[in-house]
Amino acid sequence: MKAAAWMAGMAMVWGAARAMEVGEGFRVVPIGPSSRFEAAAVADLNGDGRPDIFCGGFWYEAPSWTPHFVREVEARDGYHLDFGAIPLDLNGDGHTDIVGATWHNRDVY
Ligand SMILES: [Ca+2]
Ligand SMILES: [Ca+2]
Repeated sequence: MKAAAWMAGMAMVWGAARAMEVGEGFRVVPIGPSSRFEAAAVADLNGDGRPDIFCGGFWYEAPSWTPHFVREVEARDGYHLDFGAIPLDLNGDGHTDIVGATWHNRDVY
C-alpha cells in the first residue's frame, strides 16, 4: 500500500494535468502540475499515518493533496535550488525532517 501511494504521489507531482488510469490498480492524480521543482520525498509529515509528499517549497497533505507552503526556494540559471529531498528524523524528536541539497551552491539544508 505504501509503495502504491508513493508511486501515485510521484506521478501526481510530475503527472499530466488531469487524472488518468495508468495500469491495473494505479491512477495518476496531478497534485502540482505547474510545479517547477525536481526533488520530492514521501513521508507522513503530519503524523496521521498517511504518506504525504514534500516537493520544493510545499508539502502536500494526503489524501486530498492540499498544498502547504513551507519555504521560498531560490531559483538560479532556470533551476530552483532544490535537487534532493530525503525524509529523516535527524534530531530524534519523532517528527520527520527533510534534508535537501542543491547543485549550484553545493548547500545541504
Ligand atoms: Ca500524513
Ligand atoms: Ca525530527
